[in-house]
Amino acid sequence: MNTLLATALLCSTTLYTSGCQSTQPAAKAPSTPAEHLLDGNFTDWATTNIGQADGRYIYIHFSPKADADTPTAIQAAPYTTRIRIDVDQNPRTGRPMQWMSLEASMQQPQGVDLLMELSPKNELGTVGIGSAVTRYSEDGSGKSIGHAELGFMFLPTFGSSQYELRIDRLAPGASMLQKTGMIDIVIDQVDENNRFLWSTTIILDLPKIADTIHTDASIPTKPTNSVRVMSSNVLFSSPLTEPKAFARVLAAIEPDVILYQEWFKTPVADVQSWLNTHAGTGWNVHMPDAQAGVAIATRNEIIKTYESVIPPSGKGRPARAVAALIKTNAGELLAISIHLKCCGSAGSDEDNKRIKQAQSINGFVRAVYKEHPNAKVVIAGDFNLVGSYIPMDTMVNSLGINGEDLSTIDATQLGDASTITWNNEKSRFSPGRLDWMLIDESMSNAANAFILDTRALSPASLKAMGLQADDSKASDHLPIVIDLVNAE
Ligand SMILES: [Ca+2]
Ligand SMILES: [Ca+2]
Repeated sequence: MNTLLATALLCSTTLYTSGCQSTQPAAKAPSTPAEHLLDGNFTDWATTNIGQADGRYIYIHFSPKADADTPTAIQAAPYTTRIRIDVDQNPRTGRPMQWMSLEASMQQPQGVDLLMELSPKNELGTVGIGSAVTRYSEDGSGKSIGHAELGFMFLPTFGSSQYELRIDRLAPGASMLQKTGMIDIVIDQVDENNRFLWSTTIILDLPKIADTIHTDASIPTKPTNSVRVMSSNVLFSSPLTEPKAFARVLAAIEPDVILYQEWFKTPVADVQSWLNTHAGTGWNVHMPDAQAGVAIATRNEIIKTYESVIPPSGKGRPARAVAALIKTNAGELLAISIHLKCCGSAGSDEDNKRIKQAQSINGFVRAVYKEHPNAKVVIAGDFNLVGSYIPMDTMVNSLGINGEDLSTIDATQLGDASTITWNNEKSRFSPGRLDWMLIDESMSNAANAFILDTRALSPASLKAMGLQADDSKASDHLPIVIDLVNAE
């Protein structure tokens, strides 16, 4: 039986799956991009449990069976989510795996040639965290490769009832996806005892492969009467060891105000001196505690500073939030740089800590905003949203000057249709959206909003901006930049 027919039969019964759907073949021409924005929003999808491919990427949108009112982030879940690709639609090549559930009366093994697992089982046989990617040879022997080898990423990073993922057909380890024609994809979730919880089947028609992995882009021009705000997590004071990469990025972006995280264990005088050495002169830095690593840097006039707006992050660990009121071409700016508690999962101690920190910051901003009702507010930094979305809901809650919630800024990467802000190629965690920027849209709008990852850009674009291809590897986080202007 050919696989298409098998799938059709499987999908004709309700026994097997909650989401068994195949998809329309994608357009053949590689010049027709699929036009999906990898942002963790799903308005770009007509339905769910569906995929699409273009000359560069494979995109999939899926909705696993919801496991709770507060869904679990799938890289820190008590079950494994698997994306199984049978590249040649041949059960005799790759690793044989059951098509759907063990209970299925018709068991069609799938010869899986590429396997991506989220919360994979560890060596002890219990469910772990992060991701694992395995490429199988024809004889079924497997080789572990990293997510970067496939350009594999998905959003959102927090627990959700739906996800969208992307695989880069031009990534270094993705050669088997450069073929044209049909591939079978099964996404399923299994618990620690290999009990099937959910699955869906997607068939995709891969169009001709594109011939370039880099795109042209340029940094937007700063409008008049705007203030350019950049948020940047510098990976444990890495500007000290990689000064040139950070200096090139600053020269290209030309921020007026920088909201920093992770200038860990560097005295404020050294941060200020680093900027004045590598990024022009006249920088002032507000950084009350070098242990906290959060700082605000600007060449504009700082009108007032605030500190310790949130409770300590743990025993002996200082609060990681700092605020300053700054005079800018767009009026007074109340800038807040934050770094919420790392790690954990939905409902974990870490997630509860993030929620408490967000409550404190919300209360602080509410009080300061009342003193400066004409100020524009920006809260930005490393939110570490790897558990629930509750910390964000708590943070934005009715903080606008007219009582509305603050708005999240959907900055996208220059030259790449994604909102990824964190990418550590060597980490077990696949790239994510950890960094966020919030504004009060009753007071201000973002005329431009972008994320910079030099790895995505063409040599000509990099040269025009004075950047080098690996500059973004100097930190695991990418800078987010907005040009803030008066609300219309
Ligand atoms: Ca999307
Ligand atoms: Ca196969």
